[in-house]
Amino acid sequence: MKATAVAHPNIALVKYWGKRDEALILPHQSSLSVTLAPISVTTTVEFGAPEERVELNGRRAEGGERARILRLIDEVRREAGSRQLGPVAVVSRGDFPEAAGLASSAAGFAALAVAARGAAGLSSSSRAASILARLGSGSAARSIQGGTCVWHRGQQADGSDSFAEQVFPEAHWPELRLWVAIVSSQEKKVKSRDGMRHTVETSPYYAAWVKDAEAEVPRAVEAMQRKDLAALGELAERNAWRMHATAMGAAPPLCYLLPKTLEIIQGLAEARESGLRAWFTLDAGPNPVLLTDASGEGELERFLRGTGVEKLVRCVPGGDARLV
Ligand code: 2P0
Repeated sequence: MKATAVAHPNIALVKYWGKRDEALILPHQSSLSVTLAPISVTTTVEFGAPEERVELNGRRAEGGERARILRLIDEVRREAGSRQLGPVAVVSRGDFPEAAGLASSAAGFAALAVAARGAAGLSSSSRAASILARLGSGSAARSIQGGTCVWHRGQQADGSDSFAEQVFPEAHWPELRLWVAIVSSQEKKVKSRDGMRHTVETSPYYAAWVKDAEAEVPRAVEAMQRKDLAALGELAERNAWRMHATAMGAAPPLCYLLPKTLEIIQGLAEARESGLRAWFTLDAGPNPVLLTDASGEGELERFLRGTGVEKLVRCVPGGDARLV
């Protein structure tokens, strides 16, 4: 009753920002993301362990972090029914800095969901794994499958139709490149979970955000289908701006950008006028992720090195979360 799984993080090009159900982690709108390789999280789950233990990156998980992990394990115990699985040992390790703003929680909960289902002998259904991963962290629902995934918001109150599904495998557009520009590796002051709740509760722009983001998902799928980098890049940029504008409209306002963030994204717009084919997206933090393809990568790297960022992480579309 032991299994190990590997999962990659993902970057949303149409963001998830706000829950309609806090307990079940059900979003107000659908979102779309690309799974990122080579960075990953590896998680081992063992049922019937000598004692209940949760270890993350070499240290014992405590408090809320441990509770979120055990909640997911409890869900697996419930699904396993009358079979007694016994105490659990969870050991998880990521190969990228948590502070990179790359939401290690997405890869972490995806790897946990796949490993826990495997260790308990449950089916390898990606829909079930996505729903399970979602209970740990919303964005983790989108790290169960590789390539491009859409997390359908769903309609059901129990969350049974709120899961992510692959729309294109990683082989559809292997030339796609995503560079994470680390401007600051300090932990952000307002975590995504709190920031999105605050935005839902106080931003007058929130309803417009939901309507617009939902409508952007099929347009993003279409741009992906055509491998139209400019269309996808423009869409990703406006969606990121709209998410941040909604958050900035909250009371008190929420701003995740640092001066360096703005310097990079304004410099990028200027560099595009001289032919650079790259666009940005920005999660709930200061580190932009730059989107280009293999032919634009060299020029993008030169541009980024010129901005004096702390660190760069080069990514390509990644594969499914999988048992190893
Ligand atoms: C996303 N983010 O779509 C958005 C864009 C951040 C900005 O999903 O509360 O860690 O655990 O569901 O998934 C980060 O939030 O939040 C996130 P919870 P999560 O990738």
